[in-house]
Amino acid sequence: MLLTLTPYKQEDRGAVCLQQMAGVCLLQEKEPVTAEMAMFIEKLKTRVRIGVVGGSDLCKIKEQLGDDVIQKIDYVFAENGLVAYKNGQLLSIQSIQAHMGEELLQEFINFCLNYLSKIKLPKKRGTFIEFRNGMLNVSPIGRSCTVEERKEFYELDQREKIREKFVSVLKERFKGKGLSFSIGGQISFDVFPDGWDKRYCLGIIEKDNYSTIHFFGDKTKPGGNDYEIYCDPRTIGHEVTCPDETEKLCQQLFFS
Ligand code: M1P
Repeated sequence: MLLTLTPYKQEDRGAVCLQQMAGVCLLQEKEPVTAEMAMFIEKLKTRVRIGVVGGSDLCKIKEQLGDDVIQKIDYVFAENGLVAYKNGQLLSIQSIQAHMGEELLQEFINFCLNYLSKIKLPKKRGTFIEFRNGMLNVSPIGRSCTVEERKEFYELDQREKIREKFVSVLKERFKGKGLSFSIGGQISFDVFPDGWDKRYCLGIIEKDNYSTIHFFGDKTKPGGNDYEIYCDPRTIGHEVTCPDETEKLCQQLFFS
């Protein structure tokens, strides 16, 4: 996700715009940022303040936007903002284990491992549950799959709804336990406490008193990981499908 804050003048904090980073709004899935998009980000910075908000952890955001992403971009919200950086400095960090407690956490992990052990897929690799600071990321094929295997799984999942079915079982089994689920990428889904979706970063920005927030995302339908922030009354939501569309809209909004 990309967050841009306009105008750039310190004394006049006018508008904020949020765009998706790890999906297709600034980047193609799991591909590094293109030279063209990098130039576009630099151009935007002359007009607006910029940030990114993604479901991925900082490591994956760096893989896509570069090792110096926290220096280059005003706000970086990894894990939906549960790990937040501003002006190159760590601002805040959340802990899922402290929030959920070990009992529920283990019950959840054990249930997932059991469910996963019963699914037969054309391919399975490693790292089926990734433990992050503010969320768990669950992947039926396993996060250590190759880019090619990732694409294959995604196509299979589009047809067979493997993740959707898994999430609906989890929703039923853990009803009332305060857990939210979102399917944002290609091979996995995120699990986090209620309210710790992408709206979480808006609470952090609130302190900086921006009057308008624009959000650009592609997973804006119910169940997608952009849905809540896209619909939030604190943002002006824009649904986009590719980096070019994001660029075009930003051109219209900030350069015409
Ligand atoms: O930002 C979207 C998602 O990107 C990754 O998903 P996947 O590996 O399934 O394509 C993950 O980092 C996920 O947490 C994140 O929400």
